[in-house]
Amino acid sequence: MNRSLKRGVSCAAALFALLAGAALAQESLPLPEYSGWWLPENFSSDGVVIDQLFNLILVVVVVVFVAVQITLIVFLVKYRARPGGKATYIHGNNRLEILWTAVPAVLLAALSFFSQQGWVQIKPAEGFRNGEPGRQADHVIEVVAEQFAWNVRYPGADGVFGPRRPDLVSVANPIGIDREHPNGADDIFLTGQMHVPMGETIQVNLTSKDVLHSFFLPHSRVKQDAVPGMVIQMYFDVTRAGSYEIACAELCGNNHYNMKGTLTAHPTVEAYQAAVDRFAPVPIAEDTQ
Ligand SMILES: [Cu+2]
Repeated sequence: MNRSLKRGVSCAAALFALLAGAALAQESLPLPEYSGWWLPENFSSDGVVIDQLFNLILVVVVVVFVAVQITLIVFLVKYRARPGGKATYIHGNNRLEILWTAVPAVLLAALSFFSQQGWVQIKPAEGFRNGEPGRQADHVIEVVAEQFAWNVRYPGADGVFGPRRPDLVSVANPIGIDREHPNGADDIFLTGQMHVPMGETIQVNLTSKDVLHSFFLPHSRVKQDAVPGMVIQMYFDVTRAGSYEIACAELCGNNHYNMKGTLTAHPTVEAYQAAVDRFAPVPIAEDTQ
């Protein structure tokens, strides 16, 4: 191994150790509270690892940015044009080439190593964690994005979603629930609001009716694209009862700014169930009486 390569490798190893130290030190740091200019306060169990990663990446980026800017300014001053100065032709510098290839490569590899832990925790994981069971959802909710609203569906008393059909879509039935189908008759439909019980794992089956949207729960550190024609599963929980914002985080048309919803986390499963049941469809038999 030549000298420049050795230096590159040892420099990369030192950076890796620094990153590992920073990641361990983060374990004991308190979470940032919402102060109006920083991240909103986190109210989810997954948010802890996401915030740690965010802070770690921020530290790395700030250190690199400051170092690059200082170098730039020093070089501008030190090597400025002077009377009588001669330009020199240089062919390149292998040592530098190796260094600035190895350092970012090691940084990226280290960051992906640390983010793997969060990924395993957050993402559904059938077969992902070698033999360990994947993440189990306590409640499954369907979210269908459209310009410019969040349509939310609960499976109702039978616990099974009925089919949706495009030909049934109307103003009264925006996502085309088949009410004739035995599984669809009791499905509960809401728009612009979502209810969950505190502390339970929620699975969202996310899709879109028209264009790309992004389902964003800032206080749960969850952001997922909604793609027409695809159903994407995402998981989250809310660790404190209260009301939170649902936002669309992807420019989806001229009313994108208005595509908001409210997520209410109820303190008990009973309170959550009662809140959702208020929207239960009136059975047809009662309706006709
Ligand atoms: Cu949108």
